[in-house]
Amino acid sequence: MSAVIEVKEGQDELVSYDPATGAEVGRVKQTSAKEVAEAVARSREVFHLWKKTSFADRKALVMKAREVILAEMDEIAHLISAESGKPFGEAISMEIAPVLDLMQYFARKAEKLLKPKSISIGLYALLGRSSKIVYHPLGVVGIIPAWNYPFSIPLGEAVMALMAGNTVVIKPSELTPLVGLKIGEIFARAGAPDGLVQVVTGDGRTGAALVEAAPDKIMFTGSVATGKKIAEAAAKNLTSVVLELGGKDPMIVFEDANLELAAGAAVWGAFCNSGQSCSSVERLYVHEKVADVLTRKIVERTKALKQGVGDGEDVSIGAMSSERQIAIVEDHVEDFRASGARIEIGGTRNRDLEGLFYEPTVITNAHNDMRGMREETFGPTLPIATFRTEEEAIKLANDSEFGLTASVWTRDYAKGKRVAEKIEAGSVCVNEVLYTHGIGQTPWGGFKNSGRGRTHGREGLMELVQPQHIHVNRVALLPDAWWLPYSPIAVQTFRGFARYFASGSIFQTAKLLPQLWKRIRELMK
Ligand code: TXE
Repeated sequence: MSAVIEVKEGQDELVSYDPATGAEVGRVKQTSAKEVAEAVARSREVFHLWKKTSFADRKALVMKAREVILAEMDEIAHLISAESGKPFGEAISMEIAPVLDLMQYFARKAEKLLKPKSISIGLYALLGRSSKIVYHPLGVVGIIPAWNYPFSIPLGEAVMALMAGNTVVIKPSELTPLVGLKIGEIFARAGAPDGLVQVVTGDGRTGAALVEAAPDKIMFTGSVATGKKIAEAAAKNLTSVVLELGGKDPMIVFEDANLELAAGAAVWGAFCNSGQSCSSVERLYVHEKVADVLTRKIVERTKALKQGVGDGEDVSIGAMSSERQIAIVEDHVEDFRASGARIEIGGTRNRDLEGLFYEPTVITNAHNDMRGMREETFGPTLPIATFRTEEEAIKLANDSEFGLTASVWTRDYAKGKRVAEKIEAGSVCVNEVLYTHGIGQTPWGGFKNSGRGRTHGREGLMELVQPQHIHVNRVALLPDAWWLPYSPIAVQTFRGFARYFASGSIFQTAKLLPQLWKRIRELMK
């Protein structure tokens, strides 16, 4: 029931299936490498026009695209749900609503965020010099997302790229190609120029062709293994890449936490989108004194969750995306069982449902040496381990190759912030879980194997531009002391630069003035 490539009279087709029912959602083209290269070339042509547009024009397009989305919100949410298996409600709350917010934010704020900035250059300013930074677009941005947030991730990145003056080619995941095409359609209906946002459908080969076609930036979301392949292939053309590679995110619950809230957050953080979020709660560390109470509350809440085909508005847990993904979950749960952990609830596929459903699973007695505590599960599992001290909690949380997000639960905010800063992760929440990808104003990205670079926020926007330094000498009347030819007077002046000017002190630099004047007179002879 995963994506299938079917050969059709010389033109391969990619068939997309609903993982909850097995029904075909639609068919798209397996775009060839030649066509991908053509799309990138076309994108580059359009870039030379788009880069000249005003921020007001770019904003008008993005705001119009928002209107298109709002006008068919339910239809889009149903398509997301059908291709990914996630509940219809979640498609709205976790994809459509956050990306609409990101769109209005960057439409309105990109101009201010990319305004030329003057830089303080210390004592050089006394010599009549000034410096400023101007931000130029990069060119063609290639976006290669995964299937877990097939709408919000590529659309959000595309909007940021466009607002910065770039053009975009998106290669959606082979599991969710129709949602990808929908993004292209939204921009077309909003009045985007032809070729501004192109979508090339296909599997990993199409993604590889996009990297090969040498866009000016690659924004990738997916596995560590594919991220490495892309970084390697991109290096051939010196294409820079932003990599978002998932996580093994820890949630630390101290004994003074509001346990009712912590339980609700853990259940949502571990099970929404069937656990297929890069920032899912994948490990819960709770203080041993409150472990039993918290576990009981978590299990009670888990029992009440309805699992089913995502279309139902009362469905909380949908299907998983693919057979391969569900097999990883089964493998990790079996390993937990075999290593002595206890399955409190779940621990199996949902036998009452036909599609790719795995029951939300709570596991206790987990330890960091178990496989499901080390490798990304990306499924509806919540393994719980205990700790005794703050130091131990931090050590357990940091004992991972990943570092995307983390959360700390305590009523003591000073402790919360202190612990947060010691966690090796790109985003750490105190008394919140998972949702900060939805705050487009904030940077998103990981430490360690969770990735390189950032999406979202000012830092994410900076990934999509090239800064240019403009340096001006407003009093260009005299030669610079460091010009050729050199001489004993020159060398003595350079010693003065090292000793006095480089101190950054105006009083020290004053000592250099007679020597400087001597040198300039020498140069002017
Ligand atoms: O990812 P892939 P998959 C993790 C999660 C999951 C695992 C595998 O643990 O089990 O990754 O998921 C395209 N050149 N995450 O198989 O293979 C591919 O077509 C260029 C974490 O979906 O990395 C798709 O569009 N592109 C994650 C995209 O890369 C290539 C979200 C992702 O595919 C390519 C999803 C190539 N050589 C899974 N090969 C997160 N960071 O949140 C494949 N692709």
